[in-house]
This record gives sequence, C-alpha cells and structure tokens, in this order.
Amino acid sequence: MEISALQKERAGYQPKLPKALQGAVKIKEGEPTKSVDNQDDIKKLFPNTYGMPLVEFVPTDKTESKAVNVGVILSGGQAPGGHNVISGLFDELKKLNPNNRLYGFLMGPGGLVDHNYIEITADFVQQYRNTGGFDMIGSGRTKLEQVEQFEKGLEIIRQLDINAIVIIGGDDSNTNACVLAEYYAAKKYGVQVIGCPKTIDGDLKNDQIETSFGFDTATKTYSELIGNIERDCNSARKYWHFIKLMGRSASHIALECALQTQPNICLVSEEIQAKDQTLNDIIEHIAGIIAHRAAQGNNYGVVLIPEGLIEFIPAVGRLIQELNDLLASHGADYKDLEPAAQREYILTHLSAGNRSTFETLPEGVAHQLSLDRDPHGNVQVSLIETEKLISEMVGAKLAQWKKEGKYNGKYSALHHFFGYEGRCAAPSNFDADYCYALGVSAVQLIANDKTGYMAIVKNTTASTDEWKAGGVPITMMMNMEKRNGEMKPVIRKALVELDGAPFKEFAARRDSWARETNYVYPGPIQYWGPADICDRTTKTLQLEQAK
Ligand code: FBP
Repeated sequence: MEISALQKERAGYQPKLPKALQGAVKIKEGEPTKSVDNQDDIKKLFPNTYGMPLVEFVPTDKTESKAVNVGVILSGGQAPGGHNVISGLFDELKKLNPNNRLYGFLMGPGGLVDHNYIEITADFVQQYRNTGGFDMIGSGRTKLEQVEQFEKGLEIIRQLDINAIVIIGGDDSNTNACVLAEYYAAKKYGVQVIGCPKTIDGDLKNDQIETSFGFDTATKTYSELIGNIERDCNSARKYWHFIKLMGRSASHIALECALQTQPNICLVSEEIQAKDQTLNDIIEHIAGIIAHRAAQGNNYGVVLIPEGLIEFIPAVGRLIQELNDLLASHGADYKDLEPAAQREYILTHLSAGNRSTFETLPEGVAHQLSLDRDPHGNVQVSLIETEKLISEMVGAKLAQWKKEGKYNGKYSALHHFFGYEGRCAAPSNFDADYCYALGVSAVQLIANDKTGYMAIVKNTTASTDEWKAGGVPITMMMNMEKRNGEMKPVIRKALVELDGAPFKEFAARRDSWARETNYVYPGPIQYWGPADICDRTTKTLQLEQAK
C-alpha cells in the first residue's frame, strides 16, 4: 500500500494515555445503576445486564492476566479514530498476554454472522495507526437483532475461541451490543460484549459519555471548509452559500461549526421544533436577514443547515411518524410500486392532517420521505436536499418582497453538503488519543469479566494524563422508544439542549453574526505544534464541561 508523507510521519505518533491506563489496572465499582427511563420495562428485557455498577480503572501493582481472544466490529457510519480504537485494543491485549489474539470481523456486524474475518497482526495494525477511515476491516449497517444471527455468530466465536466481542458503533449499534450481551449472558455462553461510543453526529452522549469519537475531527474538518467558503464569500461578495451539514437528527455538528466559524445564519432543528415553527417561519427568518444585509449593500452570506432539519418541523415530524408506521406495516405491497403509484398509495392511506402536509412539500422531498428507512428505521436524511429546498423557497419569498417593494437586493445562491468530506479525515490528536484510550479501556473491561458495558473516557477537557477511564452499563442509558412501528429498548439519543451552554453561547451571539460579517477562519487541523492549537477540544465540549 503506497502512503502519503503525512501518513508516514503520522504513523509514528504515540497516542497519549491517561495516567490511570498507563500501567497495570484494577477496577473500582460504584453504586448499582438504573436506566434513564422506563426502568421496569428495561429491567424485564435485560434481567442479566440491568443494574450493574459504573466502573472506573485505577492503577494497581502488576497482575496476572489469563489469555483472551477478542473479535472487533466497526458498525455504521465512518468516524475518524476507529483505527485507533483497534490499535488500542491490539496493544493492550498483547501487553496483558502476548498469546492474546484480536480478530476483525469484516464489513460490519454482517461479518460476524457470515463468518468473514481476519486476524489482526502487528504488521497489519501498524499500517493504520492514527489514520482515518474504517477501511482496515470495513464497516456496515447490518442490524444485529435476531436470535439466528446471535447463534450463527456464536459458531465462529467458538471456532476462533473468542471470549469477547467489541462493537464500535453509535446509539443503535450499542443498543444491539446490549441485546447481544444480554442474550449470551442469559444462555450462559461465557461470551462478553463491550461497546465503544462512535459517531461524528455527537448524539451519543450523556452524563457518562462526554463525547462520541469522530465528532472532534469531523467538525474541525467541516469548519475548515466553512471558513474557506466564508473567506471566498467575503472576497467576492456576491453569493449566499447554503451549507447542509451531516449529523442525522441532532444539530450538534451544525452548532459546533457555527461556534467555530460564526456564519450569518445557522438553523438548529431542536429550536425550530421547540418553537413550533413552520417551514414558512424558517423561510421568512432567513429572507429577513438577507433583506437586512442587502439594505446595507451586503448581498452575500453563509447559512448552515443541519441535515435532520426537515424531521423537526413539527408538521413534517408528525407526517414522518405516520409514514414510518405506514411503511413498516405495508412495506411489501408498497415497495414494488412506481414512484407515482407510491405517492398515490401514501395519499390514500394518510390521515387528513398529514395528507395536506405531504401535498404541500415539493415532490422531491415528499418522495425522499417515502423511501425505505435504514436498517434501524431512520429516515435517510442525508439524501434530502434541504439546502436547495430552503434556498429556492427563500428566493421565491425575496421575489415576492421585491414586487411589494420590501426588498431591493441581488440574490444568488450556491449549495454545498458536507458530510463525507469529514467522516474519514485523519484523526485530530484529541480523537487519536481518545480512541486509543477507549480501545485500552475496552480490553480492561474484558479482562475484568464485564459484559454489556460501554468503554468510557471522561474529564476530557483536562490534559490527557488526567482523563478518567472506565465503563458504563449500556442499560443505564436506555429507554423505550417507537421504532418501525413498535416500542423498543434503545439508547436515548442526545439532541441539542436549548438550555445547554453551547446553544446559549450561540443564541447570545447570532444576531451580531447575522447583521455584521464576523467570520472566523479556523484553518486545517494541526498535528504538530503548540498544544493549545493541536490538542484543543471542540467548543461544545469546552462549554459543556466548563464548571
Ligand atoms: P452513524 O450514526 O452510524 O455514526 O452515522 C453517521 C452518519 O454520518 C450520519 O451523519 C449520516 O446521516 C449517515 O451516517 C449517512 O450514512 P450512509 O453514508 O450510510 O448513508
């Protein structure tokens, strides 16, 4: 494999580990835990993995460790740092016992079920240290939830003499990790399952998980690109740039990028929902700012749009709920229809209120909402061209205002969608260190006989030395939610909190960013240089963790 000069140099970076993980480790157990909601339901569904204590790793004298073999799976969307979780797993396993083996299941959870795997060796891991991407073993979105899949997986687990499976994934994949852990525990198969918090979306966080890995690098990469666009925009002064940002339902990515780059407008889906705004309210808000800037001679600007926006406009949200149930219950007879017939089918089956919302949406958007859900039942929001929908509607509103003599500017819009540009970027020092520490923690959970836990690393705004590592029972983060028309136990997704520090900071400053041109150009991620540039965390984390 030919590698770039940067990759070659970066391979030599030794991720920094918290003091607590540098030598031999023992665990300190806390009080028993309970789920964030629906405790009776979750306890009933997870009798073997419910109520376990939080654990923290603390230094100890050298201990003996039995030999263990571990299988690792990368699940869902790519996030910078995944290869470092695997490097951390590998190094710690070999440190505990050189006979330990690490297997990588290929192309996601499907690799376990279909028995596709490789053994991860020292030479192999060396090529991927501190690199972005999941190409080391590939990733996939197969949902592990059927007993037949668990049993099929067990065959290869037995064949390779594997003691534990590590699933590196987002909220849905870790929910499945918990279901698998419970199943193997109930059957007394002696196979442990450990999760790791991954997703660029930043929506897998709570009192125990400060951030999911990949959010740091992805938002820094997008912010670099947004900064470049802002500088171009402020040089030519003739375009309005509409930039959609990945992030699924939550607006964490858009909000973090706004805090880093100070655009003229950033929409936050959670606020739109809380204020019960309509699509027209959003359009008038944006058009109002454009008209205000035009009156000052500034016919240019930058607008950030979270990709999940459409689901959060309350009327559209209600429509999606009904469509989810409709698609889940009528999936088979609906699937083979032509698009026009699908539209007709939906219109005849929807309730009156939702039908009129469906009819008012541009056909392309309505069609996207009627397509298959991903394996976890989510609308594939990254496929909906919200940035174009909004800029076109804003254009129409401005044209109407022009006729009415309320606006006299020039409006020319350009569109961008940033998602794939950042998901596989070379991990920042933060993600490189954080992921490596997560891998080491996962091995320590395994060595200490834990199952149904997620590896965690806390105190991440302090210097790496002071980070705290341990594990959280996955059931602690669960509640019951409707998925594919049924109530299911799932890890609660963390959306942007309107009373949280990052949103408050943004809300206090956005009016001046709208009126004035206060762009900030963050530039590229730096890997070598002063720590306050290279090891700096996201603004979200700094604001959330500020005491
Ligand atoms: P995960 O939730 O699996 O981490 O995925 C993150 C994400 O990048 C979302 O931001 C985006 O909506 C989705 O993946 C797109 O996935 P795909 O490329 O599989 O369509």
